[in-house]
Amino acid sequence: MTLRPLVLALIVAAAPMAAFAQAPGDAASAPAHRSAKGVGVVTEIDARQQVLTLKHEPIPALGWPSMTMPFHVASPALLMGLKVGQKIAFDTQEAEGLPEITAIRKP
Ligand SMILES: [Cu+2]
Repeated sequence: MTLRPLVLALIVAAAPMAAFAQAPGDAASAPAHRSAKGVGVVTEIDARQQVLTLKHEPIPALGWPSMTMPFHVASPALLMGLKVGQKIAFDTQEAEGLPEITAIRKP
């Protein structure tokens, strides 16, 4: 019996794990999180989770068509005074999980 097939199998099995382990810590080559301005209508407010669901208009800067989707809000204070059905303008930034809303304006 030769060890070569076993060694090759281990290398193949380990390669994806190594790639995964390196990716998150490789800040130098990680793309910057893009930010953009958007306009949308509030469809759901979850103050406890700091999640705001919006039916937003297209956001060309991010390549997004119009859609209804949840955003994380950077601060609970951003949700104060908001109501379902209200139209808002917002600043958003890509994040690891949900995109984050960093500012809200009420036109
Ligand atoms: Cu969207």
